[in-house]
Amino acid sequence: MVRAGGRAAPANATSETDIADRGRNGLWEDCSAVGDVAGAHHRSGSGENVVAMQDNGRDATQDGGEDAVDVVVVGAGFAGLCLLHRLRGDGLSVRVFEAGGGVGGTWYWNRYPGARCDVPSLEYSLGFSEELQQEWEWTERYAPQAEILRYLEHVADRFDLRRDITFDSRVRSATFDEASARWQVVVDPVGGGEPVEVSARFVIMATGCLSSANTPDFAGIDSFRGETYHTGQWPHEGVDFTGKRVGVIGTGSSAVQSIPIIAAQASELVVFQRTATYTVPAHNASLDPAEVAEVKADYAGLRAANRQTVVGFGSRHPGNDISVHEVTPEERLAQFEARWERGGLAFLGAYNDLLIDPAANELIAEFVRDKIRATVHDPDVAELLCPKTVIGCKRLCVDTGYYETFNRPNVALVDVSEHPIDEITPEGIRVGDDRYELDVIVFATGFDAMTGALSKIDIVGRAGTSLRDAWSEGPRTLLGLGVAGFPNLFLVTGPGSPSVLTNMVTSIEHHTEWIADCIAHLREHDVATIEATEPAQDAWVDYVNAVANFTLYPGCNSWYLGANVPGKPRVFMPLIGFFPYAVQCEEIAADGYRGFELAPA
Ligand code: N01
Repeated sequence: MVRAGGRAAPANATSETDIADRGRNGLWEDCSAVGDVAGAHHRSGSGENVVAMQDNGRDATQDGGEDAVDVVVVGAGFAGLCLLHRLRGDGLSVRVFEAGGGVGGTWYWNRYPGARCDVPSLEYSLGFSEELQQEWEWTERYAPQAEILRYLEHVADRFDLRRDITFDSRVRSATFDEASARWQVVVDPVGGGEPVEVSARFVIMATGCLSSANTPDFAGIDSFRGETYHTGQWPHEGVDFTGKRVGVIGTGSSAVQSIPIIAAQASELVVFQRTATYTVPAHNASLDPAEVAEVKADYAGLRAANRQTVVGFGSRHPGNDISVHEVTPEERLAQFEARWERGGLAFLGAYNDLLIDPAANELIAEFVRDKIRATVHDPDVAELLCPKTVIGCKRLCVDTGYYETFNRPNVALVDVSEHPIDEITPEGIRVGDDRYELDVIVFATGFDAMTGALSKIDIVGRAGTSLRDAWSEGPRTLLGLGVAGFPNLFLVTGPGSPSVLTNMVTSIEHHTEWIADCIAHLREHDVATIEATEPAQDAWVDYVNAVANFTLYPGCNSWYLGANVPGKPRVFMPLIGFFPYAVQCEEIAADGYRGFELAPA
């Protein structure tokens, strides 16, 4: 058993970041030295209660005027709901602003056909309430979008959260006023109307990592006479593709889920592929009541065990903590086959060096290519579908019948890797001399990930510095939670935290607890502002990069690096490894928020 941060580290990681199990052997020790550079930065306090938070949780106007609250939360997805419940319970006045017309975040917007989570539903759910986790019944191994949305609506109703959420409201700006040490937040009603201004002691960005849809700037995009949709902004009423000629641009997770369903409806489907994708079968099924009963008998135990993994889920099916080079070819094949048969992201937990060692990675990559060749009848199409990149370096996909779809007579695959899409015309899409006439174009082109939603808001910190400028060469945070120069601003699952490399719900609950505990600490100690220091932030960024560079992740053009958005700085944004991260968060808090400056008024 290896150790991290002085604690026993389990060998129970399950998926693409299984790297961290190995990393704990030496990497975390090496890199945590970098993270430890930060010293404690406390200014001595006067002892007066300058934070002026009100115990009744509703009257925070004392130093902020009439339209004042203790906390503004931006976003009402998993993170916003969790924060609202916890902070309100702590006696704070909270106002949540949400651009959508309802709760749900990701699961409100991403209603494309086939949308479902690829983390098991029993684990992709909230653990803060024993009653909630006992009473809610998931129906499938992987929950479909509509069920997750119903769940979040239930959470909002069950905990009476809606009364503190303003829907259809997009936060335009948040500006820190140094004199009052308060944030001034300006919110625009979606669809027009007078902006609303609110003053808050704290602002928490619960804006999601994959919430800013990215539609490439194709020439002629506005000339198309048919219908266009983005998977991340799908119409609530759904889309009927029956009898239509449909083009899908992109082959990431959203495309992989939607393509088989669109193909079954459309008269013709043309898939425009720039990079072939690795996808593993989901083997989705109804949940077995015996499995549900077993989990519910000790749900708290499962949540706790998941927090000890590197990906925040999967503790029931631990990764295989040996090198692929330690086994015979027969054993290796049997292990790959068993994981392929079980399905899901745990496939990459087959061995502990698959995301560290290129030779190890190539073995499992070739296994998947063989599966593609065995599935797809036309050898040319099969070869085009075979990815050449490192497996897992872009987000692994999980599918139901993706490769099989390319055996359908109404489906065509167009390679745009060498020759990109030239233009969108009134009739369809042109690639070189080939013109594809279409009735519908689906942009499954992903997101301006991790920073996109934040950069759409004018966030202005000390000395008039905007977050966009502070991050012009890539995002810089301490723990993915705080940013130097932006006091009392918290990010949930921000860049520099494990976020998208984990079960997002585990990470969101962890951040909610950390932030709420931090605010409670500030109240208790009469602290007006908390702010990451530059040296601690620099050290943290170095640490995040050092961990990434130990792996194969930085080697391909993924959205983890911002490589999918032209002009975005190429920086590996998430931190690999939930468990060692959580240990550091705990230690930093226990050490009086080491690396943050805490200041009285
Ligand atoms: O987006 P993506 P997504 N011309 O960025 C292509 C999560 N998620 O919405 O790879 C042609 O992965 C682009 O090509 P390339 C999950 O974390 C989870 O599918 O850049 N093509 C790529 O193929 C996931 O990773 C779930 O060469 C262009 C595609 O568009 C993340 O969300 C379900 C192009 C974009 O793929 C994002 O997934 C869905 C261009 N100009 C999503 N520009 C589950 O839980 C882009 N592309 C199951």
